[in-house]
Amino acid sequence: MNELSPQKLTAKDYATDQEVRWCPGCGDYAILKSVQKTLADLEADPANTVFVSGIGCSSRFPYYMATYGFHTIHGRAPAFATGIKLANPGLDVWMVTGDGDGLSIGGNHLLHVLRRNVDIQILLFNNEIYGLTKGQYSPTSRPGTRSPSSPGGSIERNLNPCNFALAAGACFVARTVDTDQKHMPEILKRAHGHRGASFVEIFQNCIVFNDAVFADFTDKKNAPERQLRAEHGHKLVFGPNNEKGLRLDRDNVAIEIVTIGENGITEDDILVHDETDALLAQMLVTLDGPDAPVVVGVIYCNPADTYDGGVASQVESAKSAKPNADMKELLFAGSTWTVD
Ligand SMILES: Cc1ncc(C[n+]2csc(CCOP(=O)(O)OP(=O)(O)O)c2C)c(N)n1
Ligand code: SF4
Repeated sequence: MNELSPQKLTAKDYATDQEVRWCPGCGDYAILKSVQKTLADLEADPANTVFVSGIGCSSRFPYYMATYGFHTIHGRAPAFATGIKLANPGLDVWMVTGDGDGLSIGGNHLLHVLRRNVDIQILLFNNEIYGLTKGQYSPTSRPGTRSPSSPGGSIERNLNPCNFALAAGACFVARTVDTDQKHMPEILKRAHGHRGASFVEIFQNCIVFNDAVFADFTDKKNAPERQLRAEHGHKLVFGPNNEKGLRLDRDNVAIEIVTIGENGITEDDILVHDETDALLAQMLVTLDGPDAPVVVGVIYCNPADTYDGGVASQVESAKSAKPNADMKELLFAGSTWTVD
C-alpha cells in the first residue's frame, strides 16, 4: 500500500480563525505574517510548537497562531516558557513580549531566562511605548517622549534591549524590522536554529501611540542610508552604494563611521563582522550619533550549554545512580513530619 506523504503546510495553515484585534496598520500584523511564513518554511509541526506571551498588544500573539499557546501574566512569560521547556524538552517554544512587558514588569524574568540560556526563541516587539494601556512611556521610550504618563516629556534614560540582553549573558542577539518580510524570516530561522535562548528585537510601529518612531531608519527611502545589515564574515558597510562603513578606532576602542574613498580610507580599513565577538556586538548595538546607522541582523551568536540540557543530564545521572528507586521512599528519606 502506498503511504500518503504528509501535505506541506503553508503560512495560512498556521493562522487561527480568531479575529485579529490589533489596530489597522499596526506593525504586529506584519510580524504575524513573517512568523507564520517562517514556521511554514521550517515545516514546523503545530502539535509540537508553543507560543507563550505576557500582557500587551503584542502578547495577543498566541491567539492567532494555530499551534499550542499560553497568554500568561504580565512579564512572566519567561517563567512559563522555562517550565514548558523543562517539562517537555521536545517542544519548540517561542516567547512573545513587548518592551513594557519584557523590560519593565518582566525585566527580572527576562534577565534570568537569558542568563540561564533556556532553549527558546524570544521575540521582543519594541514600539517604545505601552500600546495596550493607551500610550504611556515605556523603558525604551527616548528622553523627551511625550505621553499621558510623561506630559512634560520623559526624563528617563532609555534602555537598549539588545545591550540588556548581551549584559544578561544572552548567546544569540539579533534585530530586525516589522515590515521587512525578507529579512525577518531569515533572522527568525537563524534564531530557531540556535540552541539556547535566542533574543530577537523587532522594531515594531505602533501606529496609534508612537507612529513613525523608527521611520528615520525603517522607511524605504531612509533605510539604505541609516540601516546596516550585519552578516558574519562580511564587511560592515552601508549606504546606497555600500560606500560607508565601520572602522575600529584602536586608540579609543570605539567605532568610527567612515566613507570609502575619502581621506585615504579603503575597503581594507572596514571591519569584518564577527558574530562571536561580544565586545564588537556591544559596540554595534550601542552605535549612536547623527551619522551612525542602526545595525540589524544577527549581531551576536556564540552558543553555550543550555539550562534545559543541564537539567536533563542531571535528571539522567540521578536516575542511573538509583535505577530502582522508589518515589515514596525517596520522599520520606531524611526528616519528615506529619501535621495533624
Ligand atoms: C500587574 C499589571 N500591571 C500593569 C498592567 C497594565 N498593563 C497591561 S499591558 C501593559 C504594557 C504593555 O506594553 P508593551 O509590553 O510595550 O506591549 P504593547 O501593548 O506595546 O505591545 C501594562 C502596563 C497589567 N495588566 N498588569
Ligand atoms: S495600540 Fe499600537 S501596538 Fe497596540 S494594536 Fe494599536 S497600533 Fe498596535
